Amino acid sequence: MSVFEVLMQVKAEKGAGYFVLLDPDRSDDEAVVEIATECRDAGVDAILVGSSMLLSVRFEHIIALIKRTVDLPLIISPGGVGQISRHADALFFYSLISGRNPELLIGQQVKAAPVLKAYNLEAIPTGYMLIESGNFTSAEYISDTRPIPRNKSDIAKAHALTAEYLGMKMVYLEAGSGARLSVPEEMIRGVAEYISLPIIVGGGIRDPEEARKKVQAGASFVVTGNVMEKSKTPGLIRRFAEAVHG
Ligand code: 1GP
Repeated sequence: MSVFEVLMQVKAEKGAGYFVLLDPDRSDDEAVVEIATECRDAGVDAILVGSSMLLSVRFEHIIALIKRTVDLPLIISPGGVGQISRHADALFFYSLISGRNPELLIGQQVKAAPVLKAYNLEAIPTGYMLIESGNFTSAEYISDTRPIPRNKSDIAKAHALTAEYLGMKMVYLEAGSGARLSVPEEMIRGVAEYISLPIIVGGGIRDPEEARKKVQAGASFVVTGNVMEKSKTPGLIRRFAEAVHG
């Protein structure tokens, strides 16, 4: 079964899936092993690894470490062509469709595609949409694109439908890591009612209740990153997983 098929099975059986994102720059080995183990025990559906800008050279090492530690789907959430590893199970093959930067719409993808094929790494074509989040995020700065205004659901819907008509398999509504405000439920609901692709929602989600609201609005998958690295609250990952799975 492909990773995409596994994700669709999660959605069908649990209603929605929960992903934890690990940023190689922000986690030392001990923390990675601890979080990955907790993810497995808490019922997380996949671990994502990636960053909008990678400062360290630990990417490959972290992927291999997670793979050795747990048997969960390991999906790369790449910020660029430098973030590919043959040890991962799949890679979200993003195109930053909310922006008009050709390098992130098609340039990086053309450089990455032959590498993915050589590694036999599953690519999951995903329309990546940055949504205004109340602060200037790394994703905005590094991508040199402007996010979709958070009160303009119609613009988000048009972009998401374009992803569907272009043949992508998922869309990602992304407020950006550490966003002050997460993607509004009204926008998620509008997009979910308008398209038939599964929707990933992430960025700035800080508590399980907020994650649940994203699912109730129509998110098929919820991503958290920062909150795991910053909060050492015992059982937090499990509470997120339970909230997403309902
Ligand atoms: C970023 O959506 C993810 O790509 C996670 O964001 O770190 O704010 O949870 P946070």
